[in-house]
Amino acid sequence: MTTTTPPNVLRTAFQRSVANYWNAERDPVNLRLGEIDDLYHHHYGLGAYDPSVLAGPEDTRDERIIAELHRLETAQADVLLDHLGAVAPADRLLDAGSGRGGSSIMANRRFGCEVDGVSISEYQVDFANEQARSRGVADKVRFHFRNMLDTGLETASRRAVWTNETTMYVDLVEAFAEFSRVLVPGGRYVCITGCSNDVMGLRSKAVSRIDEHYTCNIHPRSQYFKALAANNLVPINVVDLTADTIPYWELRAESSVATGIEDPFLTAYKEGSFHYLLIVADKI
Ligand code: GPP
Ligand code: MG
Repeated sequence: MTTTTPPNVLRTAFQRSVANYWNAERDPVNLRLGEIDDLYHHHYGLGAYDPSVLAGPEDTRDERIIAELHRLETAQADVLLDHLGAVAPADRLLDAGSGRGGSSIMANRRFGCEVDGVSISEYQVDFANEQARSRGVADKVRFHFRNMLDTGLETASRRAVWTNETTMYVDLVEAFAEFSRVLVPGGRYVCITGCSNDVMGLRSKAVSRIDEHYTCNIHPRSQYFKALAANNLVPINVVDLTADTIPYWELRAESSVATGIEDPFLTAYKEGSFHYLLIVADKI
């Protein structure tokens, strides 16, 4: 990879507080799920859960729920990858806000291509690189301590870029400018995000509680499309995944690894103040 090393990865007090959060994060809701098959996700799940996980023997109920939550989170990453379009082994991808690396590892496994992930958490970068090493794919999947607003990647070097629940940490116009810069013409950007519903006016209490919990800034739905249009990214597909993610939150609320943020998510989704959205756009 030809890159220049950006001098300041953490540029603002906000970015430093986000990095501190993720450098310190060791939550069982993420680690216990990841330990199941060494795919560590930092996003939520999609699809119906198997109701038998709640009905079986009491002493193994929690284990079954945790395995099922993990299956739904992996299914979510598969939905994201399904929308990347045709990716060849010679292509290169960018995972913007790569967390502990789960989505990047899955992309390499599916397409055989190179993936670069960037994160402003040095802990996450080290963790994810260790995952790539232990899986023997470190030559193709690399994680960097970089800011997604300034990745240092070559211009027009990426067939696709994705953000899996990370855009609530950045200014959308700045982020999409950088994604547009690194994409090849005709390259694809896929975003899964939680966004507030402009139709309901300003943010609801439940959405504010989610922001507070993660130190993030959830954007209104309208801002995504304005920022895409401003950066030569043309939507080809928009899917409201809200109904498909609610079962994940209902199951998570039943588990020992619930964190307390389950109720705000369920309230926000059900009152209509918040959507779980997939956006696919092509670079022109
Ligand atoms: C974290 O996933 C995801 C975010 C911080 C982004 C917020 C997402 C929205 C859709 C608003 P995680 O797996 O680290 O969270 P948790 O620890 O709660 O499982
Ligand atoms: Mg999680």
